[in-house]
Amino acid sequence: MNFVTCGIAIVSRWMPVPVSLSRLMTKDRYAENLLRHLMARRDNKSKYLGFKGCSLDFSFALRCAVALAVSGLCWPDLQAQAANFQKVQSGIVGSAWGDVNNDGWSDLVGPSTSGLWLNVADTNPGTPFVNQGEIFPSFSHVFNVVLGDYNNDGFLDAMGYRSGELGDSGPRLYTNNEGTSWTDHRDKFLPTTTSPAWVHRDIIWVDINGDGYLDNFITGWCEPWPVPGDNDMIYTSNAGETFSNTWSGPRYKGKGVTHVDFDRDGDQDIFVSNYWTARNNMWLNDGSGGLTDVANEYGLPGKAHTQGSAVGDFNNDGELDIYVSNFAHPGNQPPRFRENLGAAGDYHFKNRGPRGTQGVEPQDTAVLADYNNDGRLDVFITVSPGYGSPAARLFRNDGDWNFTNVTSSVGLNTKTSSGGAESKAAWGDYNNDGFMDLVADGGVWKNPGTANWPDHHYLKIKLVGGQGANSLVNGSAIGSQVRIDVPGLGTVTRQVEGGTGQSVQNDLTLHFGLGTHDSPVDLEIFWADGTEQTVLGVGVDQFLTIAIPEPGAVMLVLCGLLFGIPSRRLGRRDTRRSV
Ligand SMILES: [Ca+2]
Ligand SMILES: [Ca+2]
Ligand SMILES: [Ca+2]
Ligand SMILES: [Ca+2]
Repeated sequence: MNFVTCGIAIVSRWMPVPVSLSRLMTKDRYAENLLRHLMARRDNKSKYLGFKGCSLDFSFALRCAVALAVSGLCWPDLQAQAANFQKVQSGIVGSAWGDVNNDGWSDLVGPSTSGLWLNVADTNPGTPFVNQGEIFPSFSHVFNVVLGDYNNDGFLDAMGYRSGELGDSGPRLYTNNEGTSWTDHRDKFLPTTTSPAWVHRDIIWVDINGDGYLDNFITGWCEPWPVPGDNDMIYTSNAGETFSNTWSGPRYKGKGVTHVDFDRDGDQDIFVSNYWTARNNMWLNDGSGGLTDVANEYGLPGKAHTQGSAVGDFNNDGELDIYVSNFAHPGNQPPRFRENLGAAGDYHFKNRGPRGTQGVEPQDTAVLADYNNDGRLDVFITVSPGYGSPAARLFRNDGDWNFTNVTSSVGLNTKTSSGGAESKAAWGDYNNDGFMDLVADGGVWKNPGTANWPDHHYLKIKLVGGQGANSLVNGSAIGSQVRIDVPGLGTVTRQVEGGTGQSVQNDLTLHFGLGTHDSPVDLEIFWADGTEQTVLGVGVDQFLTIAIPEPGAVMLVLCGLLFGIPSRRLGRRDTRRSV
């Protein structure tokens, strides 16, 4: 909101302004939303210019004029009306979002024995999560739990790794019995020569050898400090039945790991965040699981205290970039964005610097989501315990690699720690309103959503793998990417992740903010095996489930015309469809 906007609002009371003109003149959309809300509250029949019409209550215009006379701006008066994130439920130490019972509502799983929190937001929005008790006892002292469908039965399974310094170390697995119970299947991990003293930190689900079954990449850590780190390791799936330790990497003190097919050749490459001023790794996959570290050659050098990096397309060019999240001891390399230059740049990365995200020494993991649905991917960064523990921070992506700290202005006051939960955070839309919510600081934070951004649209897409035209894709579709060309925004791109940052996992359902774009969009789906699918004419503001086309199926699917299934009218649930 600024002088010009307010002036237009006043004038429009007597002189209608064309929508297109008002859009041009009302540059501050955030303030525009606030003004619209004020108007709606005062007179539910009035419509603010720039939306559908333009009228204004005279008393408000007078008040605005007085404010102008006094301060020269309406902005301070309106800013106080912004809605905040609200901690809707405390006592939740969650770190991985996923719909474990396939009811369309995303649940939460936490590290160690914090267990499973089932989402009951449709029947009990006031207390949307119910803890399921001690159902994962063998996750005791597991730093990280991730969700993925390892046996391709359509249900998410849970895995973690118990660190060696506590004894009885090794991988832990619970198989999901169709959403009704869980079976401890740690025995599916075949014996290895790995020393039980080895310590491991982060873990992801990812199909490394491209056989359609999820494997694990696990980072080696060190304990006690600062002995040499332990080896990174891979457990390869034996067709979803058992797992074998097939690879050991260098000892670099890995804290975080995430996957990204950054060169879009149909195999999953692996980025490892290493601590203690070790170099980070970008493991380039040869398609069958053979890995070569190309970090330096591809523009990802760096010796820092890297904690938990995150992958996402920050500039909407359709290429997945990396935010390298560094613990910033004085004099050490600060965090930074690395831009994927795409095919034209031979998929090398360009250093974009911290872009406003520098400043807190105990910076921990970065988790990404477009919290305001403006079509630009934003960054939430947690902090490690100790070091005075400043608050975690949210940075809004303003485009062109500019990021603004908006933590206070959206009410994300996460300073209070809760059992070490301050270093964990992850995004998921628990109430299916199309705006991403956040688990952080021992609780779930509800996004104010349309109260702040009423004209911002979204699309949610759940991908389901299976036997495709070319090969088998893991049931969770982890590693698959979706691109949407949005006029004025670019190519908005997301990937399904089997873990990110340091030991956290955003919801496996993809979320796209679309800004003010309200007409149907086309989807370009790049499945984890490289199979490409186009889905045309998808309406906005809905929750779609899309399965990989079966062999022989028509690759070009005309959504809503050929395979569209009428949505059910059940409140918010009516937005979920299958293609
Ligand atoms: Ca690749
Ligand atoms: Ca990009
Ligand atoms: Ca955004
Ligand atoms: Ca939400």
